[in-house]
Amino acid sequence: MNIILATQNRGKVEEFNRIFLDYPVRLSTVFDYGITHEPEETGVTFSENAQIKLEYYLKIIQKNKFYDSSTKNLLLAEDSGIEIKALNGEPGVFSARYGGEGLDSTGRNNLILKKMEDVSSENRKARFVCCIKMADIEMNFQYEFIGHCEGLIMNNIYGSNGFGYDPIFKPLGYNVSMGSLKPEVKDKISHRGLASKKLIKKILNAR
Ligand code: ITT
Repeated sequence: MNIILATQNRGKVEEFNRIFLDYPVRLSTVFDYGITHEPEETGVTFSENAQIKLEYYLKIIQKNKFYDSSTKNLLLAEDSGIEIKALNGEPGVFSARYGGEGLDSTGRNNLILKKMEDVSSENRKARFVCCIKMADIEMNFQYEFIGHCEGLIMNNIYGSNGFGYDPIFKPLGYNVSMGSLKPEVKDKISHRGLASKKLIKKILNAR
C-alpha cells in the first residue's frame, strides 16, 4: 500500500515518516512528483482546509496518473495549527500565515510571546489541532481523523526539535517545550500522532 502525503510542509513529512515506520506502507510525497504548488486555504475550519487540499492534490494526481497502479494508493492531506485561548483561538487556521507572509517560524513565535507578555500563567492555555483527510485515489471512500494536544504557551523559546510553534508550547504533563522533546515522545502525544493513531487503526487494522 502506498500513501501519498499531500503536503508542502517538510516538518509534517518527517513526522509521518516516523509515525508509519513500523507499518507495512510505502510513503511518497507530492514532491516526488514535482508538485510544488498548493491550493489557497480558504476554509474557516481545519476540516474545510484539509478537504480543499485533499481535492486539489487528488485532481492533479488522478489527471497525471502520479501513482503506482500495481498497488493500492491512498492520499493523505492534513490541516493543523495552534489555538490559543487568550488570543480568542488565534492563530487557528491561520497558523502557517500568522503575522503575514514576511514572518518565519521564529518571527511568529516571537509575535505570540509579545502579544502574551502580560498574560498570567493560569491564562496561557493552548492546543494543537490536526485534521487528517484520507481518500483512495479513485475516491471510493474518504475518512477524517482528528487529534488534539493540550498545553500552555511558555514565556520564551525553548528547544530546536520539531517545527513551527513547538518551541513555545508546553504539552500538558510535561515540564519542557514540545521543541525540547525527543521526536518519538512528540509523536506519542502530539495532535498529529493521535490523529494518525486513529487512521492506523482504521486503515491498517493495527494499534
Ligand atoms: P500544507 O498546507 O502544505 O500541509 P502548511 O505548513 O501550510 O503545509 P497548515 O496550513 O496545516 O500547513 O499549517 C500548519 C501550521 O501550524 C504549520 O505551518 C505550523 O506553523 C503549525 N503547526 C502544525 N502542526 C505543528 C506541530 O506539530 N508543531 C508545531 N507547529 C505546528
